[in-house]
Amino acid sequence: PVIFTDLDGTLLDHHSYQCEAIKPFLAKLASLGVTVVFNTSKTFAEVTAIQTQLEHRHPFIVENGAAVYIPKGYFSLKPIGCDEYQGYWRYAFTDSNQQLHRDLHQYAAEFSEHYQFFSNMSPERIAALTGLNSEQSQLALTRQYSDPVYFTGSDTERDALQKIMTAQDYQVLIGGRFMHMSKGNNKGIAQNWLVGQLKKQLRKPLTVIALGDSHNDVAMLTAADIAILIYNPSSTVQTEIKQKAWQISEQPAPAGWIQEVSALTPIKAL
Ligand code: 2M8
Ligand code: MG
Ligand code: MG
Repeated sequence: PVIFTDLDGTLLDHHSYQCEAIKPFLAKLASLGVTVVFNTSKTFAEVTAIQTQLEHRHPFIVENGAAVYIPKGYFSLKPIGCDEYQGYWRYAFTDSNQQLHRDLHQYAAEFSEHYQFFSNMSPERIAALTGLNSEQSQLALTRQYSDPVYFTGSDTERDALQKIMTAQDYQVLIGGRFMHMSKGNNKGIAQNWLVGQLKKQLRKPLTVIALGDSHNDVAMLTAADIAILIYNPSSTVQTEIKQKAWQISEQPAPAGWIQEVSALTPIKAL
């Protein structure tokens, strides 16, 4: 089996982003041959820092499905369409966040006083909004493809903005704290691409497990064979998608992640 997982609020505590608690369990999964792929809205710089801290070296997906990074040499051949970036093979689904900036400016100027781009905030402001420390906030600011939006308007204004951008073919999704808008890429599309690469290598069927806690995780959960929501009291997605009958963990991250993954039949079978 392969596990795709969101980070904030799913594998890492929503407020403290604590990593240490998960480290032994990830090591155990690695020793059982389970690939755990981080599928997150975080940046390359953030994920590589977290992977180093966790001594975890596997492919990962950044900025809400904008790009997939594979450690160079992880597969016998570089997948078609990849370039090389800092020791990784990279498959990108988009080239920058410029189009998003232009489109918001062109189509949603009337809302400009109600939102702030992540990239326009100081590290101090990001730290205050998210609970990341200042070093982590700097890493979060190194956005290559996406730019989360901090929305301060009313729910009605947010819905109106969402409608305008949806009409421009954007997917507007709520993450833990920010609004994420992307065109032609999401966590599910990137996950499917990487599953295709993994299957090519293995030449046998692969059970895809996905775990998430927010709206921006729905595409990756939908694309998986087994989907688990990690309970997060700050997320509204859990009440909205009851009809999908996805399992919801009792505990929040990281305890909920460990409990749910340990209880899965394909994991217990190893
Ligand atoms: C942003 O992502 C979270 C996760 O869901 C959110 O939308 O609230 C990202 O931009 C990420 O880079 C950053 O680390 C995180 C911090 O809370 O916020
Ligand atoms: Mg999350
Ligand atoms: Mg996330």
